[in-house]
Amino acid sequence: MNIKSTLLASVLALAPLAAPAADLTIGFSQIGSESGWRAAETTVTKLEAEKRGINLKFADAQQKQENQIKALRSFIAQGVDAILIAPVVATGWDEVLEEAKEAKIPVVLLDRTVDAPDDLYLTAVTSDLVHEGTVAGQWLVDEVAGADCRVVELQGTTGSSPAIDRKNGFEKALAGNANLEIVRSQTGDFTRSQGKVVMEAFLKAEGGENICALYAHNDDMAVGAIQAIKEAGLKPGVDIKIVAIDAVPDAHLAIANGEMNATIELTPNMAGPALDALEAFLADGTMPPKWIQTESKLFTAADDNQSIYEMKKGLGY
Ligand code: GZL
Repeated sequence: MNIKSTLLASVLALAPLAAPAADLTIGFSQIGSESGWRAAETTVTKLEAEKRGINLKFADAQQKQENQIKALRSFIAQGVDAILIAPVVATGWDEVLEEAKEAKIPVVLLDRTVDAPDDLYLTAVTSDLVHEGTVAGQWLVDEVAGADCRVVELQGTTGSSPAIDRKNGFEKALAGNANLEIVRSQTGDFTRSQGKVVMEAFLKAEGGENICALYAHNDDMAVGAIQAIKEAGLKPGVDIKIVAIDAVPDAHLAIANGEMNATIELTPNMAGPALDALEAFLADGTMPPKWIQTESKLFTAADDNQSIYEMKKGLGY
């Protein structure tokens, strides 16, 4: 064998064995199915993996962190090529992420972040959650145009990065506008049922006539609250202005019907960018940025919400 082919053979021997996507096995620890958006994210993730010929091992945690930690340990024991996780809360992940790192299994965060050193995960694919809250708050500031407005807030899951960041973002927008006051703020855990129950409590405590607006950290809680507002004999979207986040089909339908006023879109396709980054990393060690940001778009009554509802309702929500 001549020197050139010997050199080539030795270089090729060093190159990481690029596992084509079709041979990849990836574990996905999903929070649960607490909202229409979450269900859509699950549908889209499975489609994105199928498109790439990836063997996806799916684990539904029923919104419990201990089930996610168990799922990650199972994926590690199975020796998967990579892990996707939507972390239900921001804290308590260091130990199991260390175990994944020890096992040389890259982890990608989807739609939520964790309070852990960023060398414990390859990248996070999320929207700018603070910005979403700020867009919602600024919409309300503009909508009330200086008039006094007593606001109630339905927070997402306690301790989750969207609940923390969307609250902070909203408060940033309201700062300096003394005419707007958040008079009640409580978690509805991102679900319709809890959104309705907590809104009923707000209405009872404050009196519906004393509530000017609702800010919900996701559309599902807003849709639950709309039911409570109607049952209290009030007009949602008119007597009580409603702004939320996700832009699920039912939010567009509520806006089209005048029962809600604004929503901020969150793409359910976090897996596409995540799997692209993982494939590149596994193929040749390409390092993605630590944060892959997805777009946020405000929708109001000015948009053709009926058409958007028709288009989105078949997308797995
Ligand atoms: C936000 C995501 C949130 C959605 C909710 O990135 O984690 O979780 O806004 C879902 O619908 O429950």
